[in-house]
Amino acid sequence: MKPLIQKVEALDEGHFVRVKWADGSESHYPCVWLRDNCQCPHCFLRSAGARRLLFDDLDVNIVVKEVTLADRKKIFITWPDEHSSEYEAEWLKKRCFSEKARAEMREDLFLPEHQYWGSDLQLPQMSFEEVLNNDESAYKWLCTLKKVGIVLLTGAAARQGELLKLGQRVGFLRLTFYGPTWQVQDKADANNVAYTTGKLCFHTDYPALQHPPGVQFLHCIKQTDAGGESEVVDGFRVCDKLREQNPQAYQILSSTAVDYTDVGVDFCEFAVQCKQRIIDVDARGQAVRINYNNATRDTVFDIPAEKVRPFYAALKEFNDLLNSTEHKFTYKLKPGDVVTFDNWRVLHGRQSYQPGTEVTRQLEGAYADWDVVMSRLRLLRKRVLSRH
Ligand code: OGA
Ligand code: NM2
Ligand code: ZN
Ligand code: ZN
Repeated sequence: MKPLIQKVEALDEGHFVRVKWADGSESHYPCVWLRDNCQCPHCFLRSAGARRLLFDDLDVNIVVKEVTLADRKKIFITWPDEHSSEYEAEWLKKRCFSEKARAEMREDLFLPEHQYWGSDLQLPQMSFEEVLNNDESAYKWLCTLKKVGIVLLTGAAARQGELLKLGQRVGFLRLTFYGPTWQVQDKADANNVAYTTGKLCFHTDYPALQHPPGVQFLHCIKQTDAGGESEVVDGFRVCDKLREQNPQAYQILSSTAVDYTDVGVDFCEFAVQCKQRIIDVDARGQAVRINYNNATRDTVFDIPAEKVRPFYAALKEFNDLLNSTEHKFTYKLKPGDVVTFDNWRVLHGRQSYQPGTEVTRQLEGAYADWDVVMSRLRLLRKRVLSRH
């Protein structure tokens, strides 16, 4: 149902416009914002969906000269310099500044809701082929990936190249120094601990990069009989728990800049260095990204000596919580499985397995950025919803 306007008037000496809606509710729009967002072809480039108006040319103290209502569906504003603007009711309603309207828009744009899990996780599973071929399945895949943080896709072929298809499905993969996709298997003179048969403790991939990959895909091509099990844990849930149980440890991990390093050669030569807080938080102190790989944490540690032991104590608290049976979920990938997960939220690990003369276990891995994945999610939603 399209919103209708009952009445419109200027308030506060022309600094605000009040819109009274047909349902009796009201919205207040600051005039500087209205002028800034004039939709006329002079001020807005329709083809790009972008503002043409230069900030230099915006009077931040502007007031309306006149505001009128047309047909209950549109308002017209004349500005002091005689420039005129028109705004559709529906357009205005979506951009209402009330707490509730903004929360709805935020929800719509970013899907910020998280569903926490622990050892009781019901690992969401979908068909790899369906996700590739059916828009509704792909939409569901990405919504679940955002909300739960992990989805297992089953039924891919047990050979290299399947992740390129998944990359095409979202848009494109994230290239790193390990190549467009990479083979997790035991390698001589391994350039990364992942390329050995050793156990990998809970980690997020690539905190050595300033912008670590948001999403990770691991495709099982070959699985060993004994060992090689996978483990995952909901990092955001564990962070909440740590904050509650040990605020001091949380404070240390969310404020200490840890040095990460990755030096070697793979796709090309690299010498990567980065400082990351292990728990990145938003303005309210909520975890928004975990940056933790014990293997690439640098020997260089750029903090005062007296802060070192308290840091280790805090990290131990976090590590213990990650590993508690209440929090971690264990499973074993089978050839043809592709696990897709939020690398900013979910920490993953694997059990060790026996080395052999030939490769007994092989995963192909790849990364994607959340910007790309969320973009695809929004496009799929538009397509799927417009069909119903
Ligand atoms: C990795 C990794 C998991 C596995 O390569 O970073 O976490 O099961 N691999 O081998
Ligand atoms: N690999 C799997 O942070 C890391 O080094 C994670 C990355 C080698 C691409 C491993
Ligand atoms: Zn204009
Ligand atoms: Zn990893």
